[in-house]
Amino acid sequence: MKEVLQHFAITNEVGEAQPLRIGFINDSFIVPARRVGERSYCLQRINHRIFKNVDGLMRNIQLVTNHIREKLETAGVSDVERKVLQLVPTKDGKLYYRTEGGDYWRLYVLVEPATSQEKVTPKSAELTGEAFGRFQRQLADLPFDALCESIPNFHNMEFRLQELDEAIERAKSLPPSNVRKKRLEACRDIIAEIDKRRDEMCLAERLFREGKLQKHINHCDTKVNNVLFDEAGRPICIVDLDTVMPGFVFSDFGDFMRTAANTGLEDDPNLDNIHVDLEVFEAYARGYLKEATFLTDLEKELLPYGCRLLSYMQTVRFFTDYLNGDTYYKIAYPEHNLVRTRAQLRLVEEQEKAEEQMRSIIAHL
Ligand code: GN1
Ligand code: MG
Repeated sequence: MKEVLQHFAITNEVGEAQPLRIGFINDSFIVPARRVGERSYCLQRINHRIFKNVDGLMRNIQLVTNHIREKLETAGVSDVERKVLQLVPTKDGKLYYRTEGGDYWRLYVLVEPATSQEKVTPKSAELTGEAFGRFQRQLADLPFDALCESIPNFHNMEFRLQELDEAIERAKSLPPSNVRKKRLEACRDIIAEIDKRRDEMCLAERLFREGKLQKHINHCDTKVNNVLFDEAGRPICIVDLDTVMPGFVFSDFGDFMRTAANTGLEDDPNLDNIHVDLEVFEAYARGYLKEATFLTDLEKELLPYGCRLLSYMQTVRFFTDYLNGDTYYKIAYPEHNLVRTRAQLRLVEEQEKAEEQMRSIIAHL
């Protein structure tokens, strides 16, 4: 780790890197300052099996963080260093360092003091809605194609279903003793539930092709734990910018609701815990709509749909990974991806039941 760090343009003395167990994709480490009051850092190994275009991804992050920083500075906002992530370049001016073994490393200034949460309250949800609404608005003047898709087709539902179909075909062709084949056989009920909703869930792609829906720059992983909160419990900074890319606005709205407006956990083994938390839904929507002033009527109308869509997409993604033999998401136990799949599918069903209520809340706001 020391070897890696010495390639970055750090000016203060730092201590040993310590692993930070967060996220399913990259490996993160805290690099603490030696002296109080100096900068600490967050060092990350980018998972280049998943993010194949590291150059494009890092350019996206630089573009977005610079754009937001400029806006904050122009507006005379205080404490800008904690409000937007800041990359530390390498000594030769690059955005990442590539080791001889082919690993990619990048370094951020650590945002501190700050905490992250797995659950929000209605109060913190409203403030977080404002934060993500502002994030989208700050980026709304960038042409959507100024950024690349750091993972091609990342939130494209048609593509995700195609990946699932391929996983099913591959599992089918395996011998009966193969664990993936057994998984497939045991999960016919899940496939039927997914199939029932295919058409409906590909609506956004159809509307886009028909020229009725546009793309904006989105965060594309608006989970609660990708927001840092300050000492007073206010969101200060949005992190995990790897997936910032063009997409539909309700990707971000829906992904937040998927994780926060759920009374259960993303991987709750007890499906009875899972319901839509309408109080959190309303609070987040209120904050979001206050800031997201650029939305069209159609985009507003589709917000409740976006919630279902993102839970459905996550169901498909977890299930695909399960059938592929758990190659994408880090798992904590063998059937983890199946438990995640069932929990997300239950959330879809709960969101379907709550659709009318969600619509009337949005209309009211
Ligand atoms: C992944 O690593 P993490 O937790 O930030 C995933 C998201 C999923 C999420 C599911 C690049 O995010 O898309 O929604 O897990 N990120 C990537 O919790 O695939
Ligand atoms: Mg994350």
